[in-house]
Amino acid sequence: MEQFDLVIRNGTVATAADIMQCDVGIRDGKVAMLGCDLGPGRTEIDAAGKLVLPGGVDAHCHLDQPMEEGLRMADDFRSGTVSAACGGTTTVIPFAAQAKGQSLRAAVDDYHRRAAGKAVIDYAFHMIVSDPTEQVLKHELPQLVREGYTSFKIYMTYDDLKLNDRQILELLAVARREGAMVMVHAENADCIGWLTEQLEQAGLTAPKYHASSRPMLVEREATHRAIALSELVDVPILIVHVSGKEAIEQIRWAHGQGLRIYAETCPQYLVLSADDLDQPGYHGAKCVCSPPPRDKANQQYVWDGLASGLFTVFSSDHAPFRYDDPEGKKPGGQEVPFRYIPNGTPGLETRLPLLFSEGVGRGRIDLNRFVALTATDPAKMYGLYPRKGTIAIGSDADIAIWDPHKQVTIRNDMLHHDVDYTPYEGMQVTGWPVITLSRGEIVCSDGQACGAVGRGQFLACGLPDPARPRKVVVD
Ligand code: DUC
Ligand code: ZN
Ligand code: ZN
Repeated sequence: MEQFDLVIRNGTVATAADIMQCDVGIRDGKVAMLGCDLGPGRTEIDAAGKLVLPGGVDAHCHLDQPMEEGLRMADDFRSGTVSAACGGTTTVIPFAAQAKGQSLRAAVDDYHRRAAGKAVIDYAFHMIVSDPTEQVLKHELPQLVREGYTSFKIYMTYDDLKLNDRQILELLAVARREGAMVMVHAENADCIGWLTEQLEQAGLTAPKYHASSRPMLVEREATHRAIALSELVDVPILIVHVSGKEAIEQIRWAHGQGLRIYAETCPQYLVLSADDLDQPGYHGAKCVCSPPPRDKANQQYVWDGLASGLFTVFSSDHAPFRYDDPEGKKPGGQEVPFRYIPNGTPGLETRLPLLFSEGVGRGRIDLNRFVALTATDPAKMYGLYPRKGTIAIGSDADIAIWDPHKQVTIRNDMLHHDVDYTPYEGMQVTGWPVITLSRGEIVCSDGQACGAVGRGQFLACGLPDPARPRKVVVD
């Protein structure tokens, strides 16, 4: 019997479906065997008292995305993937963003150059389509989908990114033909623009007014419109970063109609609230993101949606801007009116511990659902399953070994991102990943990053699960 490269012994293995007391034998970077009393490995890890879970798939994060003049994302593919790995994530899917006037192909090529030689875990790309020219719709997008870029995000707000309904319909039609997944940022741009002007005229420009400029109805209306457009074209979509009740009600209504509307939410909508934008001085800028965090009642709605299956995907929406930085939350070194604060919160490394502690630890979701939301279902949604997102024979040995009892007080200085703050500073969590394996190699151990920079591989995605033929083909 051939020896394993690595055996993880005595742990509790959990997938989206099962919980098993078994060993995991790993050979050539893949799971080779699951069973009791497996033969020897060249290396062995004793996981007694630990959980052995699929490494997380963070299917919505922003790394080294080109920004407008004067702004810069703090994390590139090195710091971002190191941080992800130390938080138990083994696959990231950031965005190759098309600027207006740029070809989509050029955006993808540029993003490959940014990623090359830097990642410590595997990565795929979504695209952001901001300029759906005829060339993009007829040639570039279909070809890129066939090459493994099988999902793209569209925006209903932000002046440099937003699309009108006609453009959205054209893109949805391409997605339907090619089997791609469309992720929708659903907020009504004109409502936000009008409200922002009203607030500015009244002199209300502190960070907390960011939340006033984007009340829930702004998200509710756009969510409903996105659902209607998807219904018209008869193609599934995924609404990203859903923040609370009114958007959830639209999605629940769509499900009642039998429409294939998928939904994602993020940690900031579970544990932050609009009050966090109202910190003394300018500190509320740290929590400026869109949609904004809401209130306790909305947090509860999001928890209910996670438990009930309304949400399919739980992502970080890591958007890293340093606080005390003229290229970050203080553009040009100034404390600026909220409209100029770059949107986004960091969260690659804290995504899984927060959901584990607040969700599994407090009995709001069970362990299988935790795995489904954070690894298996995002892998299916974006065409990476079963290579990623599960522990099964033949899958990549992307595994996070968790100490479910480890008590951690989150401090920014223990995190591995290049952001100078975390919105979760001082929060106590129970449960943390203590070893992270990517294709069978240890990339983080007890908070020490140890993966070789550049070892991460680009993943061409298959078609998203909702678009795949239902028949199993055996050859
Ligand atoms: N909102 C986005 O749409 N993207 C990045 C971060 C944010 O807050
Ligand atoms: Zn967005
Ligand atoms: Zn985002």
